[in-house]
Amino acid sequence: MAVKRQLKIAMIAALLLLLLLAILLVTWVTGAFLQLVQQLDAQPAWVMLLYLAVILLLLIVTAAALWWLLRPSRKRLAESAVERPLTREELEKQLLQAQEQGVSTARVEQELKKLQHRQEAGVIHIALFGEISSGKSTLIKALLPDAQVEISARGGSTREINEYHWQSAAGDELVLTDMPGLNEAQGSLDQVAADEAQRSHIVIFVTNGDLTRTEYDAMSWLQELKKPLLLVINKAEWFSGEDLQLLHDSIQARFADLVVVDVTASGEELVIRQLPDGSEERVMRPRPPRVERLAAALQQIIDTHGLVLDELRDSAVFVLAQNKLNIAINEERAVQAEKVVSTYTKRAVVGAMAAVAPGTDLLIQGFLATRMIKALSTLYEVPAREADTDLLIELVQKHVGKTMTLILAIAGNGLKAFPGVGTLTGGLLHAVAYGMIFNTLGHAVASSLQSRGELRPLVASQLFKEHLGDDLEASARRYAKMAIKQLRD
Ligand SMILES: Nc1nc2c(ncn2[C@@H]2O[C@H](COP(=O)(O)OP(=O)(O)OP(=O)(O)O)[C@@H](O)[C@H]2O)c(=O)[nH]1
Ligand SMILES: [Mg+2]
Repeated sequence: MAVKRQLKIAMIAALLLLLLLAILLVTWVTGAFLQLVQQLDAQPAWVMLLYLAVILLLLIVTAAALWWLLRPSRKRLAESAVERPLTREELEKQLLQAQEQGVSTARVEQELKKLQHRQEAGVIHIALFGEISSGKSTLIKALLPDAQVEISARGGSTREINEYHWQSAAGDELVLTDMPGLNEAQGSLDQVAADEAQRSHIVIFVTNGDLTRTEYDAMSWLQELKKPLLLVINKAEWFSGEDLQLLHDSIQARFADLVVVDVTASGEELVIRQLPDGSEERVMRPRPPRVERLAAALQQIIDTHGLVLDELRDSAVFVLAQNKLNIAINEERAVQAEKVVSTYTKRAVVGAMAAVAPGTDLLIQGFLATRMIKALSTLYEVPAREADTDLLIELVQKHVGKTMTLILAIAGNGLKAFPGVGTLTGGLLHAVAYGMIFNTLGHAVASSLQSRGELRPLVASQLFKEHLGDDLEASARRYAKMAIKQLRD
């Protein structure tokens, strides 16, 4: 306690001292300034002008230095660009660039065409998203009693996207999209549903209670789309009023500002009927749906978001199209990478056979490996630093050194499949071995460049080690054939 008090007193004393120093400084500066003004006054006008010019120059230099120090860094600018929604112009630029590189962009163009159709139709699209059997189709049936919707107690009853036109009470033209549930058996339809969620204006997420891990992840992803999202707890009749309130609270605690409504889309209820003879009859009868809250919440979203609904939808579709473009670019790169790998593998085979003295093949291969890594890096638009390339080759050579005897043995076996080659010369054996090594190295580099977006020597060499053993026999036969053809040519 005493220490704290002493510290306080010391701080007050320091403050007072600082204050005193500040007063002294101000008085001194004012005095000096006034003296200067007096002296300058006595001088000819050009001295005063020169003096002012020097002061101005100093101010400009200080401002420039401050700007240079405090300007936003390139990294920060790039980060803020990531935050900005993707525009049509940016996407079209990327699309054009990809087309120039020979990427087939049909799927991206189809996505943009679909968007254009929807923009022209001017209808509000609402997608129902949720796990299988949560009652998405039943909800549509409740909102649109005449709709022919597939409903089944068995999960996975909806296998494709179905659209139902609906006019809201306020007269808005809506399209309700019934989608396959998440986690259906094959899991292949999840992407279909996710794509459609991106294309719609509003997403209704249908759940049956507290969110499962998958539902939570899906909800987090949907929130990132930044479009109106509505969470519907269906089959609400399963819960007491108190439990329902707890459910609302727990969901809202995880997703702030989320609109949550509970509904009953269908179901059966037990009815006890009094018969004239005094006895009771217990029958199950369909429960009337209770979905008014959903209709009201939807109307409110439409009324409050109005004009921005289109904008939000458009930017989500641009992101969807960009993802499709990236997939197409990667597919095209994979094709090109395959060509690069096979070209260099062939050169390695030829190089090993042409080696004039023992060991020269190693030199040729080091040179070729560098060239192949550079070519792959250029393809993936990743700068290949010399140090990384050298380290990767060193790591690979080390591993090859340890396993060469085995690789040569397998190469020898591969050559035996072609009788009549005569004695297995060292050049031929090495040629087959290098074919196998280059093929594996090329694929390891390409796959690490694609997944990491940069050349990581450790990752690539690890991949090389893991895959060198894959399918060695077939690989040996393939390069034996190539080497023999080379020999005969
Ligand atoms: N108790 C009760 N059952 C419901 C309710 N809504 C739907 N169901 C039942 O839930 C089951 C699944 O309903 P569907 O509408 O087919 O569910 P879905 O989400 O479309 O399912 P998938 O298309 O397979 O993804 C059916 O047996 C429905 O009768 C409800 O509010 N209460
Ligand atoms: Mg369904």
